[in-house]
Amino acid sequence: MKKIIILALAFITALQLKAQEGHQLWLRSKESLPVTVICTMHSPTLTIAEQELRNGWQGESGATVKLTIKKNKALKSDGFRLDKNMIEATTDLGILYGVYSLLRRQQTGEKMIGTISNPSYQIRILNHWDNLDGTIERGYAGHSIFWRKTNPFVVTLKDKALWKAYARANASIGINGAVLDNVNASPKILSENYLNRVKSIADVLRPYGVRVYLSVNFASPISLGGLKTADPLDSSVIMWWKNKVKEIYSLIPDFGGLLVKASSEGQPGPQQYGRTHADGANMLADALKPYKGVVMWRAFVYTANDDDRAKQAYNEFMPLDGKFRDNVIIQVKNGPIDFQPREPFSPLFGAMKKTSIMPELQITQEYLGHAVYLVFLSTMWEECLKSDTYQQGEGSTVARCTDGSIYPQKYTAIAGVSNIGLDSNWCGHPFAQANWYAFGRLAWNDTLSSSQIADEWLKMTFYKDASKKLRERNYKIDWTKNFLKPVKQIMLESRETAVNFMMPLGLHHIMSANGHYGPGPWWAPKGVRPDWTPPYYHQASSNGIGFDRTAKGSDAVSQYHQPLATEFNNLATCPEIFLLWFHHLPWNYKMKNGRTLWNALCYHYDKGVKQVHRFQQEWDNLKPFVDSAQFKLVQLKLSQQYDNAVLWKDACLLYFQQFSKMPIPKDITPPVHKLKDIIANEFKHRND
Ligand code: BDP
Repeated sequence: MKKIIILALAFITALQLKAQEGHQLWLRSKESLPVTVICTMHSPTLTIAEQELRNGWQGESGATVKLTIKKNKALKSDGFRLDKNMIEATTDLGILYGVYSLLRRQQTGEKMIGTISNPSYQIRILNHWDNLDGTIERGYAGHSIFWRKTNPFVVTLKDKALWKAYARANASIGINGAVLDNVNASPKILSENYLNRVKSIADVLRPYGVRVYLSVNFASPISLGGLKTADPLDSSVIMWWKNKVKEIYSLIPDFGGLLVKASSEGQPGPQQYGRTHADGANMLADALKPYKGVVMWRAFVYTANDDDRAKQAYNEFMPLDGKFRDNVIIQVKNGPIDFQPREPFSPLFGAMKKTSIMPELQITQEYLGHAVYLVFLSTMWEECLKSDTYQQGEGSTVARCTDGSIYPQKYTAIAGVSNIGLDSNWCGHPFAQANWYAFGRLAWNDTLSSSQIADEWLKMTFYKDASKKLRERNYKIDWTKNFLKPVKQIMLESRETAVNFMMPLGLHHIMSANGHYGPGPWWAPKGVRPDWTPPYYHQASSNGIGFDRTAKGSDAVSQYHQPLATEFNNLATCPEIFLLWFHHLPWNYKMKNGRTLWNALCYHYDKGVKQVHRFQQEWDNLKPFVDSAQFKLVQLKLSQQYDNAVLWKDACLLYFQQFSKMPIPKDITPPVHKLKDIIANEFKHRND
């Protein structure tokens, strides 16, 4: 078995090396046509804009395009206006964004003339969970592009070229910030050597408008500064951070700010000193204020107490509403638990009315099949951003509560936990690149549909492959009908498919161990915190399954604004997608379509497996349209996904059947594994 895995891995690596095409992401080089670019101003950013336009122009041959920077009330900062052969913006970066948008439109056929485009969020930022030794927490695409173990402080030309390609990709989709190190931060990041490397990175990223930020360890004044305390109200601690921030800005004048995971999962924080999150965040905010820097303070906090984990962030942060400085932004994960395949939105969105709040999304597929599954996350994020919180009446969506449309936040921001590594295709899975792309596009425009994003990405990424091949082989095939349509459909269905075969009907956190890949509803070793084990979340017994968060249970429902609190609380109105998130129900509970809950679970798991099987068949037909190495890589990954989907289905149905004692319906494929074998071999399918 081990041998097979090693061979399979070697095979994948070989394929990935061959798939050089993937390195160009959605920016594959184009056969450009001649164009004259007129721009009377000069800056490194404008030089890039001019070059990009010349290298990628696919409009009228010999056209003259004018780039104009001038005041325009309709444009927010870095927004732009496109007109016939004209790009107008109020900043250099706005011009660069306008150029990328124009080139994209030339490729996708989207409307151009008279377009005004403004960003939804001011700060559109990637959070890299990169450790200073080069490993990446929850990274599935190789080591860090920023840090490495050997010769950590030497900056090579290769490093710079890679950082430049990274910055360009980000700028092309409007991403303007990057946190370079893990939220579980090492104090060493603030030492002189590392700060010098951060400066080198910032210098490369700057012309593309990508500002750097750092995650910091709250106890740095002790471990790095030699102080006796990290108490945020202690004057020596305050002075230490002031000096440190001054040092950072002397190296990087446009440094963006700090990201902090404090008093969470063992990380140090202000509570150790009897202080609040506001005390901690404000102390750092004061140090950053003179330089216009921000603090992004994470709300991902929970302790091993008796209270429902889903309620804890809300309980801890709501009393602090209005107590934060205006350059503090509270960073809130999309759901109340932890990036699960499906969660309702976090009740903190819209509820904190006097505090800037930013959504944190996870681009890396920690809980969604790592770099193995094809899962287009855009639909999941769209679901969250478009969820109505009702906090200020109907239409108070998560997007509108965080992008400044409803609350006058001084700063608006959105973060995505990056899926980028040293793999030649950056993200491990060719389709994982679409998630990086989708994050940038949604951060720029939080009203975009996933269908449009998938459409754009496919046209940008695959069209050249196909058209060349089709020309060579003289195929009379319609690319849109035979490639774009079916692949887009796969992408749009892919997240629901994963939910079906992993955690349908509101189930959550039932994966195995710490690798967060395969199934593990039974996983609860002695000594592990209950809220880190699946039985805490599914609560399966002979009485039924699901976490009771109704008024009779943990009452998490009451953290939602009406009418949601009532809607989630009542079985008749609770959406079935969240059924077992909010309710504990007997196995024979009758679903809306008349099926028992047990049968409904069985059909969901079976449906998920069948969907993956269909994806495989459809992909097999697409060979003529895709670069051969990419084609094979996706094919291989889909087959691994299929095997894992079967495992999920068998594991969950056989495990839960011990409690339901009900038969698996005859018209679904019976399990091919035995539960005891799956449990005994659990370590093999963890992928960690
Ligand atoms: C969890 C991850 C863990 C992160 C944590 C966080 O398993 O690796 O450190 O989130 O967001 O999902 O801080």
